[in-house]
Amino acid sequence: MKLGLIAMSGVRAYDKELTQLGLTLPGFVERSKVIASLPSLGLLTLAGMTPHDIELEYVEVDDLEKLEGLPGNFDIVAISSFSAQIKQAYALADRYRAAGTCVILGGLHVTALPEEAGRHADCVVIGEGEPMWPQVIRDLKRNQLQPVYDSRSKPFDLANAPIPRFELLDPERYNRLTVQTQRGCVFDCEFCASSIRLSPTFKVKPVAKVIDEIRHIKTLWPKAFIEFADDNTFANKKHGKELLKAVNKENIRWFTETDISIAQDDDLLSLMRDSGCAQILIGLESTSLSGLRGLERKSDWKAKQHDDYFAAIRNIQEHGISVNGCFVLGLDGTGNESFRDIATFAEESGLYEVQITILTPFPGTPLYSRLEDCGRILRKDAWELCTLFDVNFQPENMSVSELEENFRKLVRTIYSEEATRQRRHRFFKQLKRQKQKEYANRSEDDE
Ligand code: B12
Repeated sequence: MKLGLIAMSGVRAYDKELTQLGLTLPGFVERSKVIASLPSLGLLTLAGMTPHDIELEYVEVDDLEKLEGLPGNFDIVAISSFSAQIKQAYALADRYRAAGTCVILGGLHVTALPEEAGRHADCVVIGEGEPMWPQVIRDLKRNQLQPVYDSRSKPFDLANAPIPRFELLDPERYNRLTVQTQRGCVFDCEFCASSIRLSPTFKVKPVAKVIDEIRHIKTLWPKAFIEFADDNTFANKKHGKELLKAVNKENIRWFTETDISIAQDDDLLSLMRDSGCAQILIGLESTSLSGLRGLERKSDWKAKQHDDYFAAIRNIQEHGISVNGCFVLGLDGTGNESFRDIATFAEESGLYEVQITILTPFPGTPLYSRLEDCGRILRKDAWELCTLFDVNFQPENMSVSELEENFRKLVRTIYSEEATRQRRHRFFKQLKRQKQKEYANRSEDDE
Protein backbone atom coordinates (compact mmCIF):
# COMPACT_ATOMS: atom_id res chain seq x y z
CA MET A 1 0.00 0.00 0.00
CA LYS A 2 1.44 3.38 -0.99
CA LEU A 3 0.34 6.48 0.90
CA GLY A 4 1.06 10.02 -0.32
CA LEU A 5 1.26 12.77 2.30
CA ILE A 6 0.34 15.97 0.53
CA ALA A 7 0.91 19.49 1.86
CA MET A 8 -0.32 22.57 0.05
CA SER A 9 2.57 24.96 0.31
CA GLY A 10 1.95 28.16 -1.62
CA VAL A 11 0.05 31.41 -0.91
CA ARG A 12 1.15 34.74 0.52
CA ALA A 13 -1.62 37.17 -0.47
CA TYR A 14 -4.53 37.12 -2.88
CA ASP A 15 -4.31 40.88 -3.42
CA LYS A 16 -2.01 41.10 -6.47
CA GLU A 17 -0.97 44.68 -5.72
CA LEU A 18 0.17 43.68 -2.25
CA THR A 19 2.00 40.63 -3.57
CA GLN A 20 3.76 42.82 -6.10
CA LEU A 21 4.63 45.33 -3.39
CA GLY A 22 5.90 42.55 -1.12
CA LEU A 23 8.25 41.36 -3.83
CA THR A 24 10.04 44.70 -3.81
CA LEU A 25 10.33 45.24 -0.06
CA PRO A 26 13.35 43.75 1.69
CA GLY A 27 11.89 43.25 5.20
CA PHE A 28 8.73 41.64 3.85
CA VAL A 29 10.49 39.30 1.48
CA GLU A 30 13.09 38.18 4.03
CA ARG A 31 10.59 36.64 6.43
CA SER A 32 8.39 35.12 3.72
CA LYS A 33 11.40 33.47 2.09
CA VAL A 34 12.52 32.02 5.37
CA ILE A 35 9.18 30.62 6.44
CA ALA A 36 8.09 29.45 3.03
CA SER A 37 10.50 26.57 3.39
CA LEU A 38 8.78 24.99 6.39
CA PRO A 39 7.34 21.52 5.80
CA SER A 40 4.00 20.21 7.15
CA LEU A 41 4.65 19.02 10.68
CA GLY A 42 1.10 17.67 10.85
CA LEU A 43 1.71 15.20 8.03
CA LEU A 44 5.19 14.23 9.21
CA THR A 45 3.67 13.55 12.64
CA LEU A 46 1.07 11.21 11.15
CA ALA A 47 3.88 9.54 9.21
CA GLY A 48 5.54 8.89 12.58
CA MET A 49 2.48 6.83 13.59
CA THR A 50 2.15 4.94 10.31
CA PRO A 51 3.28 1.30 10.35
CA HIS A 52 6.37 0.56 8.28
CA ASP A 53 4.60 -1.89 5.95
CA ILE A 54 2.92 1.15 4.37
CA GLU A 55 5.13 2.94 1.87
CA LEU A 56 5.17 6.70 2.41
CA GLU A 57 6.07 9.71 0.29
CA TYR A 58 5.88 13.37 1.29
CA VAL A 59 4.90 15.82 -1.48
CA GLU A 60 4.39 19.58 -1.48
CA VAL A 61 2.06 21.14 -4.02
CA ASP A 62 2.48 24.86 -4.53
CA ASP A 63 0.41 25.82 -7.55
CA LEU A 64 -2.16 23.45 -9.00
CA GLU A 65 -2.14 25.24 -12.34
CA LYS A 66 1.53 24.40 -12.82
CA LEU A 67 1.01 20.78 -11.87
CA GLU A 68 1.28 18.31 -14.73
CA GLY A 69 -0.57 15.10 -13.96
CA LEU A 70 -0.81 13.90 -10.37
CA PRO A 71 2.17 13.55 -8.06
CA GLY A 72 3.10 9.97 -7.14
CA ASN A 73 1.43 6.72 -7.89
CA PHE A 74 -0.53 6.41 -4.69
CA ASP A 75 -3.30 4.10 -3.47
CA ILE A 76 -4.25 6.65 -0.82
CA VAL A 77 -3.46 10.31 -0.25
CA ALA A 78 -3.67 12.20 3.04
CA ILE A 79 -4.01 15.92 2.37
CA SER A 80 -3.52 18.58 5.03
CA SER A 81 -5.58 21.75 5.07
CA PHE A 82 -5.30 25.43 5.89
CA SER A 83 -8.11 27.70 4.72
CA ALA A 84 -6.19 29.84 2.21
CA GLN A 85 -5.42 26.98 -0.16
CA ILE A 86 -8.37 24.73 0.63
CA LYS A 87 -9.97 25.18 -2.77
CA GLN A 88 -6.76 23.98 -4.42
CA ALA A 89 -6.66 21.09 -1.95
CA TYR A 90 -10.26 20.18 -2.89
CA ALA A 91 -9.48 20.40 -6.62
CA LEU A 92 -6.48 18.13 -6.12
CA ALA A 93 -8.58 15.73 -4.03
CA ASP A 94 -11.23 15.62 -6.80
CA ARG A 95 -8.55 14.81 -9.37
CA TYR A 96 -7.12 12.00 -7.24
CA ARG A 97 -10.56 10.53 -6.64
CA ALA A 98 -11.35 10.67 -10.37
CA ALA A 99 -8.14 8.69 -10.90
CA GLY A 100 -9.28 6.07 -8.37
CA THR A 101 -7.08 7.13 -5.43
CA CYS A 102 -8.63 7.12 -1.97
CA VAL A 103 -8.53 10.61 -0.39
CA ILE A 104 -8.31 11.41 3.34
CA LEU A 105 -8.56 15.06 4.38
CA GLY A 106 -7.67 16.54 7.76
CA GLY A 107 -6.27 19.66 9.40
CA LEU A 108 -7.50 23.04 10.62
CA HIS A 109 -9.87 23.91 7.78
CA VAL A 110 -11.40 20.44 7.61
CA THR A 111 -11.95 20.56 11.37
CA ALA A 112 -13.85 23.85 10.99
CA LEU A 113 -15.94 22.68 8.03
CA PRO A 114 -16.05 18.87 7.89
CA GLU A 115 -19.24 18.70 5.81
CA GLU A 116 -17.79 20.93 3.09
CA ALA A 117 -14.60 18.83 3.08
CA GLY A 118 -16.58 15.59 2.97
CA ARG A 119 -17.78 16.49 -0.53
CA HIS A 120 -14.21 16.09 -1.78
CA ALA A 121 -12.94 13.11 0.21
CA ASP A 122 -13.54 9.47 1.00
CA CYS A 123 -12.78 10.25 4.60
CA VAL A 124 -12.36 13.33 6.78
CA VAL A 125 -10.60 13.47 10.13
CA ILE A 126 -11.83 16.15 12.52
CA GLY A 127 -9.54 17.58 15.22
CA GLU A 128 -6.11 16.33 16.23
CA GLY A 129 -4.82 13.65 13.89
CA GLU A 130 -3.01 11.41 16.38
CA PRO A 131 -5.95 9.93 18.34
CA MET A 132 -7.69 8.66 15.19
CA TRP A 133 -4.81 7.84 12.83
CA PRO A 134 -4.11 4.26 14.08
CA GLN A 135 -7.80 3.44 13.60
CA VAL A 136 -7.86 5.04 10.14
CA ILE A 137 -4.92 2.84 9.15
CA ARG A 138 -6.52 -0.30 10.64
CA ASP A 139 -9.78 0.40 8.79
CA LEU A 140 -7.92 1.12 5.55
CA LYS A 141 -6.16 -2.22 5.76
CA ARG A 142 -9.50 -3.99 6.33
CA ASN A 143 -11.06 -2.02 3.49
CA GLN A 144 -13.53 -0.52 5.96
CA LEU A 145 -12.60 3.15 5.91
CA GLN A 146 -15.31 5.31 7.55
CA PRO A 147 -16.38 8.66 6.04
CA VAL A 148 -15.75 10.60 9.28
CA TYR A 149 -13.40 10.22 12.24
CA ASP A 150 -13.82 12.74 15.02
CA SER A 151 -11.13 13.04 17.68
CA ARG A 152 -12.71 15.91 19.60
CA SER A 153 -13.91 13.67 22.41
CA LYS A 154 -10.55 11.85 22.48
CA PRO A 155 -7.98 14.44 23.61
CA PHE A 156 -4.42 13.42 22.78
CA ASP A 157 -1.76 13.27 25.49
CA LEU A 158 1.42 14.80 24.05
CA ALA A 159 3.40 12.35 26.22
CA ASN A 160 2.45 9.85 23.51
CA ALA A 161 3.57 12.05 20.62
CA PRO A 162 5.41 10.16 17.88
CA ILE A 163 8.70 11.38 16.43
CA PRO A 164 7.79 13.09 13.14
CA ARG A 165 9.37 11.31 10.14
CA PHE A 166 11.67 14.18 9.08
CA GLU A 167 13.68 11.64 7.08
CA LEU A 168 10.92 11.74 4.43
CA LEU A 169 12.07 15.25 3.50
CA ASP A 170 14.68 16.14 0.93
CA PRO A 171 17.49 17.51 3.14
CA GLU A 172 18.56 19.96 0.42
CA ARG A 173 15.19 21.67 0.31
CA TYR A 174 14.70 22.72 3.92
CA ASN A 175 16.72 25.03 6.14
CA ARG A 176 14.27 25.33 9.04
CA LEU A 177 12.38 22.57 10.76
CA THR A 178 9.47 22.77 13.16
CA VAL A 179 8.99 21.14 16.54
CA GLN A 180 5.82 21.49 18.58
CA THR A 181 6.16 21.87 22.37
CA GLN A 182 2.55 22.63 23.29
CA ARG A 183 -0.97 22.74 21.90
CA GLY A 184 -3.93 24.96 22.66
CA CYS A 185 -3.57 28.18 24.61
CA VAL A 186 -4.27 29.53 28.08
CA PHE A 187 -6.02 32.48 26.41
CA ASP A 188 -9.03 32.56 24.12
CA CYS A 189 -8.57 35.26 21.48
CA GLU A 190 -11.60 35.83 19.31
CA PHE A 191 -9.73 35.70 16.00
CA CYS A 192 -7.41 32.79 16.75
CA ALA A 193 -7.51 30.06 14.08
CA SER A 194 -4.60 28.09 15.41
CA SER A 195 -4.25 24.89 17.46
CA ILE A 196 -6.88 25.99 20.02
CA ARG A 197 -9.41 25.05 17.33
CA LEU A 198 -8.05 21.48 17.42
CA SER A 199 -7.31 21.22 21.11
CA PRO A 200 -9.45 23.50 23.28
CA THR A 201 -7.45 22.55 26.37
CA PHE A 202 -3.90 23.80 26.83
CA LYS A 203 -1.30 21.04 27.07
CA VAL A 204 2.46 20.71 26.93
CA LYS A 205 4.75 18.08 25.44
CA PRO A 206 7.17 16.49 27.93
CA VAL A 207 10.60 18.12 27.58
CA ALA A 208 12.35 14.81 26.92
CA LYS A 209 10.07 14.26 23.91
CA VAL A 210 10.87 17.71 22.51
CA ILE A 211 14.58 17.02 22.88
CA ASP A 212 14.23 13.64 21.14
CA GLU A 213 12.65 15.44 18.16
CA ILE A 214 15.40 18.08 18.08
CA ARG A 215 18.07 15.36 18.19
CA HIS A 216 16.37 13.46 15.39
CA ILE A 217 16.41 16.64 13.29
CA LYS A 218 20.09 17.16 14.10
CA THR A 219 20.96 13.72 12.75
CA LEU A 220 19.58 14.88 9.39
CA TRP A 221 20.50 18.60 9.50
CA PRO A 222 23.46 19.06 11.88
CA LYS A 223 23.06 22.86 11.76
CA ALA A 224 19.29 22.95 11.85
CA PHE A 225 17.39 26.10 12.73
CA ILE A 226 14.36 25.19 14.81
CA GLU A 227 11.05 27.00 14.70
CA PHE A 228 8.73 25.95 17.51
CA ALA A 229 5.33 25.45 15.85
CA ASP A 230 3.55 26.67 18.96
CA ASP A 231 0.95 29.28 19.67
CA ASN A 232 2.42 30.31 23.00
CA THR A 233 5.58 28.42 23.98
CA PHE A 234 6.02 30.05 27.38
CA ALA A 235 2.40 30.12 28.54
CA ASN A 236 3.49 27.60 31.17
CA LYS A 237 6.62 29.20 32.65
CA LYS A 238 7.67 26.09 34.63
CA HIS A 239 7.58 23.92 31.52
CA GLY A 240 9.22 26.73 29.54
CA LYS A 241 12.19 26.95 31.90
CA GLU A 242 12.65 23.19 32.03
CA LEU A 243 12.55 23.15 28.24
CA LEU A 244 15.09 25.96 27.89
CA LYS A 245 17.56 24.31 30.26
CA ALA A 246 17.42 21.18 28.10
CA VAL A 247 17.53 23.12 24.80
CA ASN A 248 20.59 24.96 26.07
CA LYS A 249 22.61 21.74 25.77
CA GLU A 250 21.59 21.15 22.16
CA ASN A 251 23.56 23.97 20.58
CA ILE A 252 20.79 25.18 18.27
CA ARG A 253 19.27 28.50 17.21
CA TRP A 254 15.52 28.74 17.56
CA PHE A 255 12.52 31.01 17.04
CA THR A 256 9.05 30.96 18.53
CA GLU A 257 5.75 32.71 19.25
CA THR A 258 4.76 33.62 22.78
CA ASP A 259 3.02 36.32 24.82
CA ILE A 260 4.26 39.50 26.45
CA SER A 261 4.19 38.10 30.02
CA ILE A 262 7.70 36.70 29.51
CA ALA A 263 8.93 40.26 30.11
CA GLN A 264 8.11 39.87 33.81
CA ASP A 265 10.44 36.90 34.26
CA ASP A 266 14.13 37.81 34.04
CA ASP A 267 15.24 34.23 34.71
CA LEU A 268 13.19 32.99 31.79
CA LEU A 269 14.59 35.72 29.53
CA SER A 270 18.17 34.84 30.47
CA LEU A 271 17.48 31.16 29.80
CA MET A 272 15.97 32.07 26.42
CA ARG A 273 19.01 34.10 25.40
CA ASP A 274 21.49 31.47 26.61
CA SER A 275 19.73 28.61 24.84
CA GLY A 276 19.96 30.13 21.36
CA CYS A 277 16.80 32.21 20.92
CA ALA A 278 17.13 34.12 17.65
CA GLN A 279 13.90 36.08 17.90
CA ILE A 280 10.44 35.85 19.38
CA LEU A 281 7.16 36.82 17.84
CA ILE A 282 4.59 38.43 20.12
CA GLY A 283 0.99 39.32 19.27
CA LEU A 284 0.66 42.90 20.48
CA GLU A 285 -2.37 43.19 18.17
CA SER A 286 -3.11 46.92 18.62
CA THR A 287 -1.49 50.05 19.98
CA SER A 288 -4.82 51.27 21.36
CA LEU A 289 -6.79 50.10 24.35
CA SER A 290 -10.04 50.32 22.40
CA GLY A 291 -8.57 47.92 19.81
CA LEU A 292 -7.48 45.44 22.47
CA ARG A 293 -10.68 45.46 24.52
CA GLY A 294 -12.67 42.26 24.18
CA LEU A 295 -10.08 40.47 22.01
CA GLU A 296 -9.18 37.93 24.67
CA ARG A 297 -12.44 36.46 25.85
CA LYS A 298 -11.57 34.85 29.20
CA SER A 299 -10.31 37.85 31.18
CA ASP A 300 -9.63 40.58 28.61
CA TRP A 301 -5.96 39.75 29.19
CA LYS A 302 -4.64 41.50 26.09
CA ALA A 303 -6.23 44.83 27.09
CA LYS A 304 -4.68 44.54 30.56
CA GLN A 305 -1.17 44.39 29.07
CA HIS A 306 -1.53 47.59 27.03
CA ASP A 307 0.09 50.04 29.48
CA ASP A 308 3.18 47.84 29.88
CA TYR A 309 3.99 47.37 26.18
CA PHE A 310 6.96 49.76 25.99
CA ALA A 311 8.61 48.59 29.23
CA ALA A 312 8.05 44.94 28.34
CA ILE A 313 9.64 45.28 24.89
CA ARG A 314 12.57 47.15 26.40
CA ASN A 315 13.20 44.48 29.03
CA ILE A 316 13.01 41.56 26.59
CA GLN A 317 15.30 43.26 24.07
CA GLU A 318 17.76 44.33 26.79
CA HIS A 319 18.23 40.62 27.42
CA GLY A 320 19.51 40.36 23.84
CA ILE A 321 16.31 38.87 22.42
CA SER A 322 14.84 40.66 19.43
CA VAL A 323 11.08 41.05 19.36
CA ASN A 324 8.89 40.79 16.27
CA GLY A 325 5.77 42.67 17.37
CA CYS A 326 2.59 41.72 15.49
CA PHE A 327 -0.31 44.05 14.87
CA VAL A 328 -3.72 43.36 13.38
CA LEU A 329 -5.33 46.04 11.22
CA GLY A 330 -9.07 46.52 10.96
CA LEU A 331 -9.91 45.54 14.54
CA ASP A 332 -13.18 46.82 15.95
CA GLY A 333 -12.49 49.83 18.14
CA THR A 334 -9.80 51.09 15.76
CA GLY A 335 -10.05 53.54 12.85
CA ASN A 336 -7.82 55.16 10.26
CA GLU A 337 -5.56 56.57 12.98
CA SER A 338 -4.39 53.01 13.76
CA PHE A 339 -2.09 52.89 10.69
CA ARG A 340 -0.15 55.97 11.74
CA ASP A 341 -0.15 54.84 15.39
CA ILE A 342 1.50 51.52 14.50
CA ALA A 343 4.20 53.24 12.45
CA THR A 344 4.89 55.59 15.38
CA PHE A 345 4.84 52.74 17.89
CA ALA A 346 7.30 50.78 15.77
CA GLU A 347 9.69 53.72 15.89
CA GLU A 348 9.28 54.69 19.53
CA SER A 349 9.17 51.25 21.13
CA GLY A 350 12.48 50.15 19.61
CA LEU A 351 10.93 46.95 18.24
CA TYR A 352 13.47 45.05 16.15
CA GLU A 353 10.82 43.76 13.75
CA VAL A 354 7.17 44.42 13.06
CA GLN A 355 4.56 42.20 11.44
CA ILE A 356 1.26 43.61 10.26
CA THR A 357 -1.70 41.58 9.11
CA ILE A 358 -5.35 42.21 8.36
CA LEU A 359 -8.08 40.94 10.69
CA THR A 360 -9.14 37.63 9.16
CA PRO A 361 -12.35 35.78 9.93
CA PHE A 362 -11.17 32.17 9.59
CA PRO A 363 -13.98 29.59 9.56
CA GLY A 364 -14.62 28.01 12.93
CA THR A 365 -13.51 31.06 14.93
CA PRO A 366 -15.73 33.09 17.29
CA LEU A 367 -14.81 36.11 15.16
CA TYR A 368 -16.29 34.50 12.05
CA SER A 369 -19.54 33.66 13.87
CA ARG A 370 -19.88 37.19 15.28
CA LEU A 371 -19.23 38.93 11.97
CA GLU A 372 -21.52 36.54 10.13
CA ASP A 373 -24.30 37.15 12.66
CA CYS A 374 -24.07 40.91 12.05
CA GLY A 375 -23.91 40.52 8.27
CA ARG A 376 -20.31 41.78 8.12
CA ILE A 377 -18.76 38.94 6.08
CA LEU A 378 -18.33 40.28 2.53
CA ARG A 379 -17.99 37.08 0.53
CA LYS A 380 -19.29 33.81 1.89
CA ASP A 381 -17.01 30.77 1.47
CA ALA A 382 -14.20 32.94 0.00
CA TRP A 383 -11.59 30.94 1.91
CA GLU A 384 -8.89 31.97 -0.58
CA LEU A 385 -8.99 35.35 1.21
CA CYS A 386 -7.90 33.76 4.51
CA THR A 387 -4.30 34.84 3.97
CA LEU A 388 -4.02 37.46 6.74
CA PHE A 389 -3.39 40.02 3.97
CA ASP A 390 -6.81 40.22 2.28
CA VAL A 391 -10.03 41.84 3.48
CA ASN A 392 -13.23 39.82 3.70
CA PHE A 393 -15.26 41.67 6.31
CA GLN A 394 -16.83 45.07 6.82
CA PRO A 395 -14.61 46.99 9.28
CA GLU A 396 -16.36 48.91 12.05
CA ASN A 397 -14.71 52.30 11.69
CA MET A 398 -13.31 52.49 8.16
CA SER A 399 -14.29 51.46 4.67
CA VAL A 400 -12.96 48.31 3.03
CA SER A 401 -10.94 50.35 0.55
CA GLU A 402 -9.49 52.51 3.35
CA LEU A 403 -8.34 49.34 5.12
CA GLU A 404 -6.81 47.96 1.92
CA GLU A 405 -5.15 51.18 0.80
CA ASN A 406 -3.86 52.22 4.23
CA PHE A 407 -2.55 48.71 4.79
CA ARG A 408 -0.51 48.91 1.57
CA LYS A 409 0.80 52.33 2.61
CA LEU A 410 1.80 50.99 6.01
CA VAL A 411 3.55 48.04 4.38
CA ARG A 412 5.54 50.53 2.28
CA THR A 413 6.45 52.58 5.35
CA ILE A 414 7.31 49.77 7.73
CA TYR A 415 9.22 47.53 5.35
CA SER A 416 11.10 50.25 3.48
CA GLU A 417 14.84 49.71 3.43
CA GLU A 418 15.39 52.79 5.59
CA ALA A 419 12.84 51.86 8.31
CA THR A 420 14.16 48.29 8.45
CA ARG A 421 17.74 49.55 8.76
CA GLN A 422 16.78 51.99 11.51
CA ARG A 423 15.01 49.30 13.54
CA ARG A 424 18.08 47.05 13.36
CA HIS A 425 20.36 49.96 14.25
CA ARG A 426 18.24 50.99 17.28
CA PHE A 427 18.18 47.42 18.58
CA PHE A 428 21.94 46.96 18.41
CA LYS A 429 22.54 50.40 19.97
CA GLN A 430 20.20 49.52 22.82
CA LEU A 431 22.00 46.22 23.29
CA LYS A 432 25.40 47.93 23.38
CA ARG A 433 24.16 50.45 25.98
CA GLN A 434 22.82 47.63 28.11
CA LYS A 435 26.10 45.70 27.95
CA GLN A 436 28.04 48.83 28.96
CA LYS A 437 25.64 49.35 31.88
CA GLU A 438 26.07 45.74 33.02
CA TYR A 439 29.86 46.05 32.69
CA ALA A 440 29.88 49.27 34.76
CA ASN A 441 27.70 47.67 37.47
CA ARG A 442 30.00 44.67 37.62
CA SER A 443 33.09 46.87 37.95
CA GLU A 444 31.41 48.79 40.81
CA ASP A 445 30.62 45.53 42.59
CA ASP A 446 34.23 44.38 42.23
CA GLU A 447 35.60 47.56 43.81
C1 B12 B 1 4.50 26.35 10.29
C2 B12 B 1 3.35 27.16 9.75
C3 B12 B 1 3.29 27.38 8.37
C4 B12 B 1 4.31 26.79 7.39
C5 B12 B 1 4.09 25.33 7.10
C6 B12 B 1 2.73 25.00 6.67
C7 B12 B 1 2.45 23.54 6.51
N1 B12 B 1 2.46 23.07 5.28
O1 B12 B 1 2.16 22.85 7.50
C8 B12 B 1 4.19 27.77 6.17
C9 B12 B 1 5.21 28.85 6.38
C10 B12 B 1 4.39 27.18 4.80
C11 B12 B 1 2.79 28.34 6.40
C12 B12 B 1 2.06 28.93 5.40
C13 B12 B 1 0.83 29.51 5.61
N2 B12 B 1 0.23 29.73 6.79
CO1 B12 B 1 0.90 29.02 8.45
N3 B12 B 1 1.41 28.45 10.19
C14 B12 B 1 2.36 27.68 10.61
C15 B12 B 1 2.28 27.56 12.15
C16 B12 B 1 3.31 28.53 12.75
C17 B12 B 1 2.50 26.16 12.72
C18 B12 B 1 1.68 25.06 12.05
C19 B12 B 1 2.08 23.72 12.60
O2 B12 B 1 3.07 23.16 12.20
N4 B12 B 1 1.31 23.18 13.56
C20 B12 B 1 1.62 21.91 14.20
C21 B12 B 1 0.96 20.73 13.44
C22 B12 B 1 1.31 19.43 14.17
O3 B12 B 1 -0.43 20.93 13.49
P1 B12 B 1 -1.39 20.78 12.20
O4 B12 B 1 -0.71 21.12 10.96
O5 B12 B 1 -2.66 21.46 12.52
O6 B12 B 1 -1.68 19.19 12.17
C23 B12 B 1 -2.44 18.49 13.12
C24 B12 B 1 -3.94 18.41 12.77
O7 B12 B 1 -4.43 19.54 12.11
C25 B12 B 1 -4.09 17.16 11.99
N5 B12 B 1 -3.86 17.19 10.55
C26 B12 B 1 -3.27 18.09 9.78
N6 B12 B 1 -3.28 17.71 8.50
C27 B12 B 1 -3.89 16.53 8.44
C28 B12 B 1 -4.16 15.71 7.36
C29 B12 B 1 -4.82 14.51 7.58
C30 B12 B 1 -5.12 13.61 6.45
C31 B12 B 1 -5.18 14.13 8.91
C32 B12 B 1 -5.83 12.83 9.17
C33 B12 B 1 -4.92 14.98 9.99
C34 B12 B 1 -4.27 16.17 9.74
O8 B12 B 1 -3.13 16.30 12.56
C35 B12 B 1 -1.99 17.04 13.02
C36 B12 B 1 -1.58 16.47 14.35
O9 B12 B 1 -2.62 16.58 15.30
C37 B12 B 1 0.81 28.03 12.41
C38 B12 B 1 0.57 28.83 13.69
C39 B12 B 1 0.64 27.98 14.89
N7 B12 B 1 1.24 28.50 15.90
O10 B12 B 1 0.13 26.86 14.89
C40 B12 B 1 0.49 28.90 11.18
C41 B12 B 1 -0.91 28.81 10.57
C42 B12 B 1 -1.26 27.35 10.44
N8 B12 B 1 -0.72 29.40 9.26
C43 B12 B 1 -1.70 30.13 8.87
C44 B12 B 1 -1.76 30.82 7.62
C45 B12 B 1 -2.88 31.83 7.46
C46 B12 B 1 -0.82 30.58 6.62
C47 B12 B 1 -0.79 31.16 5.21
C48 B12 B 1 -2.14 31.41 4.55
C49 B12 B 1 0.04 32.45 5.21
C50 B12 B 1 0.08 33.12 3.85
N9 B12 B 1 -0.49 34.29 3.73
O11 B12 B 1 0.60 32.59 2.92
C51 B12 B 1 0.00 30.05 4.48
C52 B12 B 1 -0.98 28.98 3.99
C53 B12 B 1 -0.37 27.88 3.24
C54 B12 B 1 -1.46 26.94 2.77
N10 B12 B 1 -1.10 25.75 2.48
O12 B12 B 1 -2.61 27.28 2.65
C55 B12 B 1 -2.84 30.11 9.86
C56 B12 B 1 -3.90 29.12 9.35
C57 B12 B 1 -5.29 29.32 9.85
C58 B12 B 1 -6.26 28.45 9.09
N11 B12 B 1 -7.22 27.92 9.80
O13 B12 B 1 -6.18 28.28 7.90
C59 B12 B 1 -2.07 29.68 11.17
C60 B12 B 1 -2.88 28.92 12.21
C61 B12 B 1 -1.49 30.98 11.79
C62 B12 B 1 -2.52 32.01 12.13
N12 B12 B 1 -2.09 33.23 12.15
O14 B12 B 1 -3.67 31.85 12.36
N13 B12 B 1 2.41 28.21 7.71
